[in-house]
Parts: sequence; structure tokens; C-alpha cells
Amino acid sequence: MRGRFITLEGGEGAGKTTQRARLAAMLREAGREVVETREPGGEAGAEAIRTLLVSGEPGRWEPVAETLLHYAARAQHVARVIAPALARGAWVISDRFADSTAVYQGAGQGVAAATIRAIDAASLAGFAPDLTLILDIPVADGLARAAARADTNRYERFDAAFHGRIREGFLAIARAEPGRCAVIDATRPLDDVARAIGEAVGARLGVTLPA
Ligand code: T5A
Repeated sequence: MRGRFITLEGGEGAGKTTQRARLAAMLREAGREVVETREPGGEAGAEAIRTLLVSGEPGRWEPVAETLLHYAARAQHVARVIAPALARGAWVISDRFADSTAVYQGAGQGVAAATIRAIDAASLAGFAPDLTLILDIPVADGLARAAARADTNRYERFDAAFHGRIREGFLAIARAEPGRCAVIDATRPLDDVARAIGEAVGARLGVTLPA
């Protein structure tokens, strides 16, 4: 039986990486094989592209070139890691996926939604997550969490207006696709966020997870 594909989305420092590990642990305890991965990256070629994207100055790339780089990485990632894992029945949890391009390169950097949809269709032929968890946090709180880490990335250096558009962009996707997306209040303590995620996954994907 095909596995399930879950994505974690949200602005900088929302807690996606932390919660990916927590959710993976709950699913493993429930007996599922779990593959944890991330974007940009998750596969050798895609990780090489990631280096081009997350380092350097904010204005390094033309927005449409940046969009194509994210989709080049994603096409590798889906074909060589995600799809094979799902085919053997594993559950895949990705720290970011296509919604990040719609929001960062679309709402954030001004690439037309129709352009991104066309690139998505050409690259992924309709492949999409079963469930997307949008971790929502005020911009300043998320950036403060992210800044506490040693390795700040290129996107964290975009201005505050950009990050405001990112938060709103994710919430707009959640409103447009309520069947696929669940919004999680990421301002709460780690354990509370993990519990809310476990409840959303349990209710929407029909799996019983440890409390
Ligand atoms: N990007 C990506 C695009 O522009 N387009 C795309 O298509 C894609 C796929 C990737 C960048 O690429 C951009 C977006 C990104 O900027 P990244 O380094 O992977 O770069 O950046 P993020 O995905 O934003 O990862 P972060 O590490 O910044 O944030 P996370 O993963 O959301 O947060 P996490 O778990 O690392 O936590 C950050 C800190 O907060 C603490 C953690 O302990 C950690 O110290 N924390 C909490 N503290 C208190 N309460 C909680 N509930 C907490 N949860 C976490």
C-alpha cells in the first residue's frame, strides 16, 4: 500500500525541523516506516542546488531563475527519494515543499502564480502532499528563534515586509485548500505544538498516534 506524504510549512523559525522529528518519532512508534527529508534538498543533486539558494546576498538570483532552481531540486527529490519511498509504503515527512515556492517566490518575490503553477505542472505532473501542516507564528517571533541559531540563511536577510507576505501567503493557501492544509499555532510550547500536529495527522490520515 502506498505511504503518505506530509509536508511542514511556515515562515522562518516556526519550528518545522523540530516538529518533523517529533512527528516522525510518533509515527515510528505507531509502526510506520518514516522517511524524514527537507527542501530545498533531500537528495544529492538537490542538496547541491540548495547551497546555491541559501547562501549569498538576497538579490543573488532573478526571482524566476530562483523558482526554476527550487523546482529543479524538487524534481530530483520527488523522483529519487519521495516517490520511491511512498511506493514501498513509507510515510514521508518533508520540511517544506511546493507551497514554499508559491509563497517565497510568488507572494514574497513577485513571480506570477500562473508561472509557478505552469512550472509545477511541468515538473511534478500533479504530485502533491496528502497533508500539509502550516506552522503559524508572528514574523518577529519566528525570526528571533531562527536568529538564535549559528547558521542564518540567505532568506532570513530579506526585509520584514517580505516575511509579512510569507506569513499571509501560507495562511491564504490554508484558506484556499482546507482539505489538504491544517494551520497549527506554533507560538505554543514544543510539546503542545507536537500534540496538535499528532491530532491533525491522526484525524486527517486515519492513524492512531501515541499521546
Ligand atoms: N525556500 C524553500 C524558498 O524560498 N522556496 C522554496 O521552494 C523552498 C523549499 C530554507 C529556505 O529556503 C526557502 C525558505 C527558507 O528560508 P532553512 O534553513 O531550511 O532554509 O530554513 P527554514 O526552513 O525556515 O528552517 P528554520 O530552521 O529557520 O526554521 P524551522 O525549521 O521552522 O525551525 P526549527 O525547528 O529549526 O526551530 C528554530 C529554533 O526555535 C526553537 C528551536 O529549538 C530552534 O532553536 N523552537 C522553539 N522554541 C520555543 N517554542 C517552540 N514551540 C519552538 N519550536 C522550535
